[in-house]
Amino acid sequence: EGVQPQEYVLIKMEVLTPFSPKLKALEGRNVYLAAATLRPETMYGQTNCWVLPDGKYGAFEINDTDVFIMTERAALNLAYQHLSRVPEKPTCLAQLSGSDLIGMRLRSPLAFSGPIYALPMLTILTDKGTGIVTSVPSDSPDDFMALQDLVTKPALRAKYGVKDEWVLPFKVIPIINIPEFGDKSAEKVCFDLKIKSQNDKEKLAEAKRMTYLKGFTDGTMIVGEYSGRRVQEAKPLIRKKLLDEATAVLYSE
Ligand code: A2H
Repeated sequence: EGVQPQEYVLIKMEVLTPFSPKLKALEGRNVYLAAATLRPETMYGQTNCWVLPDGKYGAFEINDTDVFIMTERAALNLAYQHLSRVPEKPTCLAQLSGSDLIGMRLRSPLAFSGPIYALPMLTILTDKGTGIVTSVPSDSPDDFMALQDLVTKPALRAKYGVKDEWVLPFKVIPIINIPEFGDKSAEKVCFDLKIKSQNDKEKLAEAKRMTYLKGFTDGTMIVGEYSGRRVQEAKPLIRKKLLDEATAVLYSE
């Protein structure tokens, strides 16, 4: 945990009906996987959502209509940020494990392809954000490698009950150009550094260092409403658009 509070944008990834048996009681409500991101401008490139298979999650009442699926820790923080039906007290409507979430069909704001699926990522931390991560393999080395692992390892798919059609064909959606790295910076850097899997922590840290700052300082949007604009300019505009449309909320920890 840093000393500075971190402000995330929580992307409301809508769970599409019909709901799975564990969520049946929630039919009639708007249920979302709440994914924490620092890069709202990348939401055009979402291809799927990530959950930790062994992670503990809950479905928490945000208001009379909306329910967010996330960790209890995040629900408690949100309750203190006025996002809970009962002020300062999270109300859990269903306890869920990450495995219960795998295969959920989702509709996510700004995503071109849809529906997208919740898939397993083994490196998710449960003490950061909401424990739910939206996947942008074009610009996030972690996302690219986790998806690459599922695509190239049928045994991994089998282990977590991931159907072939949820990950194949593997298509990275170009959304940002970085002069040094091209239109799929994460893919390029993962190949250049010869990263083997999502567990290759040191190399992934290096890949993130290489792409993260450059995306912000040198990146240009090549899709969406702000196509042609610098990432630096587009980021606050896209963030505001998501918040105004109420397809996202702010969350600090
Ligand atoms: B980012 P920081 Cl395109 N466990 O969103 C692991 N990773 C998590 C997480 C958790 N519990 N919660 C959030 N994250 C990810 C987009 C993105 C992100 C791109 C490029 C880089 C990037 C799409 N995934 O992050 O430790 C989320 O992924 C690189 C740092 O708080 C979130 O933003 O700095 C980021 O890590 C937050 O990481």
